[in-house]
Amino acid sequence: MLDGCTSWPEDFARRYIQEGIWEPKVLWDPLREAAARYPDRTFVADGEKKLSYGEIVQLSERVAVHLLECGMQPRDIVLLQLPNTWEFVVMFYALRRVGVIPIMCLPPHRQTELTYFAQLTGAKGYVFAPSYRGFDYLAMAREIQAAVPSLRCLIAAGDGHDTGVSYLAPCIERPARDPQVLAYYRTDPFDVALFLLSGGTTGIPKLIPRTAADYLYNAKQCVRVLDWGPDTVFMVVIPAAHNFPLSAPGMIGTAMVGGTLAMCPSPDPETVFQAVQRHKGTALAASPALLISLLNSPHLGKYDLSSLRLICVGGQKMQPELADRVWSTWPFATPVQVFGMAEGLINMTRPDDPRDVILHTQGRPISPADEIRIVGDDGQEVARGEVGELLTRGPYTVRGYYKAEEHNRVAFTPDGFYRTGDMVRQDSNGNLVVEGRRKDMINRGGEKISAEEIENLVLSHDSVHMAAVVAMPDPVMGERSCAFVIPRPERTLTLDELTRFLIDKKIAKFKLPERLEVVPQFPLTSVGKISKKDLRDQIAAKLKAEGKL
Ligand code: OOB
Repeated sequence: MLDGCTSWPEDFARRYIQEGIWEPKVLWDPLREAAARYPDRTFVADGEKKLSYGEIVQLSERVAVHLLECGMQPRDIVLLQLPNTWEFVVMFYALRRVGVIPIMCLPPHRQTELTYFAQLTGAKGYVFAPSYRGFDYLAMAREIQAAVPSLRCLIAAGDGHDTGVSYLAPCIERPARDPQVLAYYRTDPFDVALFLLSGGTTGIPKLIPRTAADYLYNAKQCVRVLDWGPDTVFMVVIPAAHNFPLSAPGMIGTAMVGGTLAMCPSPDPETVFQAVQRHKGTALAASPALLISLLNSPHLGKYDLSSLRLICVGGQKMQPELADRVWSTWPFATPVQVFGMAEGLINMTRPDDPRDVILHTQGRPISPADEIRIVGDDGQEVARGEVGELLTRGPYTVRGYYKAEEHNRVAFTPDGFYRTGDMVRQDSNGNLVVEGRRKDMINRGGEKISAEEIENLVLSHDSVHMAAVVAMPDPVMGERSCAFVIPRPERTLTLDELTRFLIDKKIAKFKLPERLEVVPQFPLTSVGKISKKDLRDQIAAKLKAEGKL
């Protein structure tokens, strides 16, 4: 495996291969096979535009040749940051066609995060949309490039004439000069194929290396559980770079069954409803927060959504009341609870599970090869039904973060189980129920925020003596983040000042605290650490008293 990544031990790898779990296939293969079988079937629908399997292969190969012309080599790493458009699909497959490894960045990521990823990996390229939602990504690209000498290639979606930037439009309009060159490129199924981003519990975001064999298995098991087929039309609404819409079963799974991806440029309810109606979407992947915004939308009744069969919900816990509301609003569709993580393990309720299981549990692992343990503080397994931390190991759960040896020693057990930080219990049928978490992060509508990452930035403000960032409950987002600050003597701080200060730090906006509590001191635990539990209780009580819950 690529330097900086942890391989599965040889005996595990051998077993996964012998049992046919890991197949010698690469991410390009399902696309290629589908294109050979039904070249004219639509793979990607994006607004008016429809691209068949044959066309996606052709366009991806043109871009792949262009990548080689730009000097890209197999195992080079690039930042991939595109909105949910057909270009995302073409770029992703183009990179994989020649073995270039994308880092799956989200559109809200900004210079600080991207520069860090690029420096850590020695990334050679950055693929972006020049402007999206009013933000100038081209200007940011130049700044990142100035800070990271390895970043030679800037590749932008669309068309334009900027020095040092190669645009996608011209290179897909003309046939590649030398398409035969691609015949020499065949990547290793057991090496890293892409990097996902971890929600993160430490000050520094982590990169998660996923191999083709593990990722294909991930998607294949999800396809099997949900019984996807060629008539599946999957709605890509949450950012496509998330693991959920990418391979649970997502884009990769759609390609496996010869289905269609319907790209939705925005999670705005009316845009989503229009897209479902237009493309006759059959499956949707959503966070509970997104679902609430859809259900609360005044446009809800105006569109025909009766093509929907599966509403997959994950990223944060779905309350039974919400699942119930989904069911009664769209009786033709079945809700599926998806409790997954970019590190690997995916749990799902099954579409034919009893209603009670679908309403009240987060499902069970998608593979019989997933190993799970639920342990107490002493590291020993708890009795069935008791709450403990979920640990997991398996054929698609990574054995380590990229170049993070020290953190890996804490995040994984010596025998290779990943400590999820999620507190769960398991019912008598093996279904998991998420009861809380012990990791220090905020889950804002499914987007994860590392408390430590933001605390470090808040602490660098002149007026701040001490800082603690905690989750506060929110009826729509589930959680939002609240910063508690003890100011330096004679200083004060307002939320506006803090927000401006953090925006200047060039980080994703969803990470900004949405409330500031200036306090004289923090509650402490019995061992003298800041008691975040008390802070969470404090802010929850205050919100309640203010009538905001
Ligand atoms: C998905 O992946 P990540 O990596 O953004 O976040 C993983 C974490 C989990 O450890 C858990 O804390 C939380 O998100 N989570 C849930 C949940 N799904 C994820 N907590 C409660 N209930 C759920 N259903 O979020 C992700 C990856 C693949 C598929 C779906 C979600």
